Amino acid sequence: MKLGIIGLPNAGKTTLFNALTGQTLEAAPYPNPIGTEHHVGVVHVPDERIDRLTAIFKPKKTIYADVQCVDITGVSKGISGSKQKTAVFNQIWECDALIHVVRAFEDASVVHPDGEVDPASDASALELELVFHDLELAETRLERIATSIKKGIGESLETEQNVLKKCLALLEEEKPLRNLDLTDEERAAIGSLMFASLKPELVVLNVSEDDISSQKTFSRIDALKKFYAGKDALVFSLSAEIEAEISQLDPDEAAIFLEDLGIPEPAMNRVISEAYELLGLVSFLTVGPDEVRAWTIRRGTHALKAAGKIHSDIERGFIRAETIGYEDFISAGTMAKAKELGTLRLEGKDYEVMDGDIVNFRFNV
Ligand SMILES: Nc1nc2c(ncn2[C@@H]2O[C@H](COP(=O)(O)OP(=O)(O)O)[C@@H](O)[C@H]2O)c(=O)[nH]1
Ligand SMILES: [Mg+2]
Repeated sequence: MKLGIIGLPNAGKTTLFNALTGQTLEAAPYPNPIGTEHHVGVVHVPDERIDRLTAIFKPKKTIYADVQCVDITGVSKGISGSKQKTAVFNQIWECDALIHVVRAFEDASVVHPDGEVDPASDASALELELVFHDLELAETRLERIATSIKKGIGESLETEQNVLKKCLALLEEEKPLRNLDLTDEERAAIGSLMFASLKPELVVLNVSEDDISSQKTFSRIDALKKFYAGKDALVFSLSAEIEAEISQLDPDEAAIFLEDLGIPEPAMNRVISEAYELLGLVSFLTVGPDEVRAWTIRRGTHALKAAGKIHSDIERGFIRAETIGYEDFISAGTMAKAKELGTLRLEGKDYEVMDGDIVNFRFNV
C-alpha cells in the first residue's frame, strides 16, 4: 500500500512524514521547489498481535506489514494550471490513498501562503485543485471519445463515455470524484485515467500542542467532516510536530509522553489504522519457528487469493487453509490445544479470510 501526503505549503506534510517514518528530514522551507523531490519512506504497520506471537514463537524473523509513504510536495493553489502539474499528479496517481494535511496550528514564524490560518478554506482550496485537474482530464478524454465515435471507431468506448459524463457533471459542481458511487465495471472503464480526486483521503487537521483536545479543534473537525460528508474520506486531528518528536523517543519514553499529552496512541498507529479502515484492509498472520509475519489483504479476500499473496505456488497448489482466529489461539495457548478445542479448523479456497486469522496454507506443487 502506498500513501501520499499532500497539503498546501507549510501545512506540516514533511513533519507528518517524519512522524510516520521516524525519519528526521528537515521540515522544508517555503516556498518548496515544486515537484522536484518526493521523500519516500516505509512505515512498519504496528501490530500488537505480531509482538505477542513473536514472544510466543520466538521466530528467527519477525516481519510487520509495511506501508510506503510519500511526501508529495507542490500541490499548491494554481498547480492544476501550471507546467509542473504532471510531476505532482503522477505521484498522486501512484498512491492508493492520500493523507491530506490541513494546517490548524498558529505560528507567526511559519508563513501561511494566504497569511491566515483557515483550515476549512485551505482544505477546499486544495480539493479544488484536484477537481480542476480532473475536470480538464475528463473534458479532454470526452472530446477524444467523441471524435472516435464520429469516425465510427468508438463503439467500445461507450461505457467509458457514460461514466465520464457522470464524472464531468460532479466535477462541474466542484465536487471530488470520490463522492461518486461507481460499480466495479464503471470504475474499470475509467481505470487508466489519472484522476486525483478519486483517491480515498485521510484528512488530517494538524493542530498545535495546546489544541490537541480543545473546543476550537472539535469545531474545526466538525466543519471538515461536513465538507467531506461523501464517501471515501475520514477526518481526524493530530499534532504533527509533537508526533515527530515522539517518533524519535524509545517506546517507554514515548508512552509516558503520550499519556501526559492525553494522546491515546502515536500518530503512526492512528494514521495506519484509519488508512486500513478507509481502504477496507485487514491483516492475516503466519507463524512458525522461522517467521512470524503480517500480510495485508482487502477485506473479503478468499483463502485462495490470500495464499497467492504469499507465493503463487501456494495459490496454484492450494489444498486447505489451516485457520484459527488470533484470540482463539491466545486462549488455547498452543496449536495442539486449539485442535482439541476445535478452534483450529480446515478451510477451503472460498473461505473469507478474517482480520487476525492465523493461517497455515497446505499446498502441493
Ligand atoms: N508551531 C508549529 N509548527 C509546526 C507544526 N507542524 C509543523 N510546523 C512547522 O511548520 C513548518 C512547515 O512544516 P513542514 O512540515 O515543512 O510543512 P510542508 O511544507 O507541508 O512540508 C516547519 O517549520 C515546521 O516545523 C505545529 O504543529 N506547530
Ligand atoms: Mg515539506
